[in-house]
Amino acid sequence: MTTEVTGTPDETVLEAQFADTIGRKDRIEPRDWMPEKYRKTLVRQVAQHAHSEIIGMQPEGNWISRAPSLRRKAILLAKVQDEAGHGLYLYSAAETLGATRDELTEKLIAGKQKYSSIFNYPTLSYTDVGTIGWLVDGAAICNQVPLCRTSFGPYGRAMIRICKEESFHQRQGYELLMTMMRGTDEQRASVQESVNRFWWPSLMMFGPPDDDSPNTEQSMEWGIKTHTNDELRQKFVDMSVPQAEALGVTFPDDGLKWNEERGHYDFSTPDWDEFWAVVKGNGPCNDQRVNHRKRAWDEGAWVREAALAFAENSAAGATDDAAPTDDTAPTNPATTAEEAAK
Ligand code: BYC
Repeated sequence: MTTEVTGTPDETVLEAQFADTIGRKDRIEPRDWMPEKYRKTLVRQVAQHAHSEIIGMQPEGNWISRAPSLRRKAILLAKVQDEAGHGLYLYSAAETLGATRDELTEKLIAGKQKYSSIFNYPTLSYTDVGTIGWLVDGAAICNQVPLCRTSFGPYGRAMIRICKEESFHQRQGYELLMTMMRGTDEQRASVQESVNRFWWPSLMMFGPPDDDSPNTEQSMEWGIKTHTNDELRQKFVDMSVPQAEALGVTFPDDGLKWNEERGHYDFSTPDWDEFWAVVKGNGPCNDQRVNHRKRAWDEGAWVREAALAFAENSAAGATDDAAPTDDTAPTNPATTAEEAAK
């Protein structure tokens, strides 16, 4: 299915082809015709996802200079760098839909686009690095593995790589907490305290309950989402309880118990008023996160300008140059051998 057809294709034919592609669970690619609302929904979700990765570097990045050992520091640096990479894959996916990274970042800074509520909570101790890895990245994996099969090609392909890295993130968090649980009473208490703070916000990451989720139905029809918010939240609870037992911690929910009939854990209702307050900008760290992002964006302006000027100059230089001859072929034997091997 391509828009590059001669003549003016009938919109109803294009719509039927689009529906057919979705029905076959095939991918929609950037040059394919798509309904404007589908494109807008994707830009909204992919931008929000990209912003979450970039803003999500802050709570943990805050601890890089205070890591308790060289090993922990190397792990945390790698993780935070991965998150920057995830943001870039996702901004690139949004770019294929016609939304530039500059435009999206400006919207984020102006408060016109969202990012995940979870990053508006503070990280009060190094233990939180472990808890974020275990619970926040664990929730992210639950949400993102199904997104590998989302209907828009560039988004789904970005998610495949992101999920591989997220699973390392989750394991490093669990391993950090497990190490602490084998340590002193004080360390065990710190893990439990951190888990108590992050449990409910992690459940809120999946979004509002299905009854209160205006976008789910249409996004499911279009194959952008393949599971509802509540389905994924339940999956996360079911997955996390045995992990908590193995770790030796509890979740702060008296209503958490196995339901034989349903084959799932029952759990209490998260505080949705708190969720909406955080989403609307009134969480503990909203201002701090957005201001920090704005400062980094402003301070990086000269780098973007310099890179652009360099690219323009190089392009102008390349046009002026004579067509390359064999003399201009790479002479570095390593490069030549590598190319020959391809
Ligand atoms: N926080 O109709 P709904 C990470 C908004 S990064 C804030 O259910 P939808 C990581 C929602 O946008 C993880 N806002 O929406 C990084 C909508 O408002 P708008 C980020 C939320 O889109 C670093 C309204 O509420 N993951 O893993 O169908 C370190 C109604 O919601 C939230 C993604 O972004 C929220 N939690 O479903 C560690 C995954 N939830 O936009 C880890 C991709 C909802 O209409 N996104 N809202 O103004 C998704 O899967 C979906 O967008 C959501 C929401 C499930 C989040």
